Amino acid sequence: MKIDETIISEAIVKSFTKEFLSALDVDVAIAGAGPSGMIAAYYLAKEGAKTVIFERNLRVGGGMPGGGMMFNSIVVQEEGKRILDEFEVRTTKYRDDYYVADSLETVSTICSKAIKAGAKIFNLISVEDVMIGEADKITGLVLNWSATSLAKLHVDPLAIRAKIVIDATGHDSEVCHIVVKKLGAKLRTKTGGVIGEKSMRADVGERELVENTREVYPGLIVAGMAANAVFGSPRMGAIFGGMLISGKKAAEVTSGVLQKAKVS
Ligand code: 48F
Repeated sequence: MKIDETIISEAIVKSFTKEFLSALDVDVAIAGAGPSGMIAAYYLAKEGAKTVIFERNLRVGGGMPGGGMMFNSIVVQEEGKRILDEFEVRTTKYRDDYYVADSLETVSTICSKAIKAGAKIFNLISVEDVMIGEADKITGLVLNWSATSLAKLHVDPLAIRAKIVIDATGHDSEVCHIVVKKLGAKLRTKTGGVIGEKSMRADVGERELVENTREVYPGLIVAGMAANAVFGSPRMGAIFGGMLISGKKAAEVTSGVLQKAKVS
């Protein structure tokens, strides 16, 4: 068979366009394909929510592939290990309540399972703003190719509609910062704004992360390190159990909000 280069081009452009058109109106739009965003996407897609992630980078995984200071292993505690077991990611017991996993096996497996569950991940696309409706409720995301900001090109964005948005952008909690800057300090935090993460204290950071994973503004849920940054809790370094648990909790909270909206 003679390969026709233009058929390859056509196949790529048509299939991408079909996927992007399908993403114009979703149940859940997630900013960031780090561990918490991809875990949330997996559980949401698994239960039938139309879920899409927009990731700024060429690759997925956020801070996970780099392990701790580029030693590409991660540590999880018992509860996090149970989630990795569910994903069939292999772990080795280091000592009681400390398990080690290969960071690349973890990222690639979570990514693969999220996509196979039905979530769509778009890489190379940045969330640059939110879309709002009545009473400034968040109704979607405003997107642009990451390359446009890198090249400092003045290009107008496109928007997609979503019933719920999850900010899983990590330490920078970018969606929450946008909301505070453009809509006023109305987050459900002590200050109404993004408090900012505290210095490293792993046990407190991991514990508070679960509590911090919640709806922080109508239609906006925070997950992962973004949740600790927004609520002023400590960072925790290369222990990732909390990120996995936070992703799962974000999916549960999101399902609850979606369910409530259906009933009312
Ligand atoms: O930073 P990241 O891995 O967030 P996470 O899921 O996990 C945090 C851990 O990796 C680590 C830690 C563990 O203890 O503290 O830091 O909370 O992934 C965030 C992803 O969001 C992308 C970014 O490229 C990364 O892949 N991202 C950030 N801002 C945007 C974005 C944006 N505006 N639009 C799209 N993607």
